[in-house]
Amino acid sequence: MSLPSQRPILAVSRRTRATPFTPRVEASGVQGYTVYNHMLLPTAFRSMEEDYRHLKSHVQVWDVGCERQVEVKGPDAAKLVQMMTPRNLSKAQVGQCLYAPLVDEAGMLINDPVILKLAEDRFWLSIADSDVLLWAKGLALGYGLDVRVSEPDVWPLAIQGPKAEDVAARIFGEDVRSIGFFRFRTLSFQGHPLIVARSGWSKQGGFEIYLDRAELGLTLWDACMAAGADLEIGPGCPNLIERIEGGLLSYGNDMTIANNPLECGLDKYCQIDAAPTCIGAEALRRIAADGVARKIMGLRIADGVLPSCVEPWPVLVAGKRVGAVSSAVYSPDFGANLAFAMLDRGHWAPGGAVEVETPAGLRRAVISTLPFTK
Ligand code: THG
Repeated sequence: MSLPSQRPILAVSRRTRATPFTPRVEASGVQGYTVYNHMLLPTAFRSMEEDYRHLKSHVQVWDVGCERQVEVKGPDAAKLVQMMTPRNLSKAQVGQCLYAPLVDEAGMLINDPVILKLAEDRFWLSIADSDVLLWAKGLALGYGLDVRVSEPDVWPLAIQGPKAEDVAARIFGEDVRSIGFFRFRTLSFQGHPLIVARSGWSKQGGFEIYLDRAELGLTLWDACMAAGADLEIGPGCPNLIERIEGGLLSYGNDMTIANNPLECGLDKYCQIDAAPTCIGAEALRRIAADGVARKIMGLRIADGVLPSCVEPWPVLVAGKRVGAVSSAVYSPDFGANLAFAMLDRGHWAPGGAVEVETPAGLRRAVISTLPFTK
């Protein structure tokens, strides 16, 4: 009999839904999972540092089947989606992906999906980790909208890294090279049409393939691995170091329903005046007029290795709490501990000195803009 593991174990069941790629993820030696949209999301394959180095040098295949699609379809589809986001969708084109905050009536963040405009009357909200399906169904019902809201069987598979375009071109043909950033096209894979977008949760470039046929999952995974065999392709997943370096915020970690998009640096995705039908437009207009009370900034934290940030770490100035760290990690390429912190008004100026109460002790830190620059 083996000894019980020293670390907590995630019990996998039907509720922690697997994906069509899970058998390959497991055969590739996945080290751990988190749960995202009630689904399994791998967290590491070799180690976070090795995965990071590999992602920035080569190309990886990511099972991001947990990025669920909330489909909004019907005559009132565009109306409902615009009610949910302060991003102006009036000029959005079919074939476009749009990163967009979703807010409630108080302007608070419900989610931050990538919206795919599939047709004038059909959208996918490719969601982060919260139950957008229920919110959208409730709004549709309550407002008597002529739409169908569903969660289709679609599982994105991402190809990320500097060699991603070569891998995608070998699978889908040279056509993929002309897909613009945050654009998608329907391309054939073994005679089956699949949506392929130039997007993904890394700054290394790449594609996301929206698989809508579970039976093709293992074939698609294997085709990616075969196409990249001479390019050092390997399994991967969203990487904490790379995403903090790149300033990619994680819903549920760096921002929640207790935050508004303006304080999360998502103001460039809020066109409140051009999106007056957004349910949160009035509230956001008030918040913008008053000025936000706090803001997400970067921090460089001094001295040595840090544990991972699970509970927020207090940020102090002269012993007084002025904010909290939500994510932190040591970046080998920056040679520094990088973190995201929500800082109170009056205390967010870049270059400012603060202290952070980490589980490893009090550390000095300096405020920086996001994304981090070397
Ligand atoms: N891909 C898909 N769905 C997703 C994610 C994804 N759903 C959940 C989560 N990730 C949503 N969050 C983000 C955050 C940032 C970006 C994508 C998804 C992103 N931003 C670009 C950047 O920062 O460079 C800018 C995008 C823009 O300007 O419109 O890529 O990864 N399918």
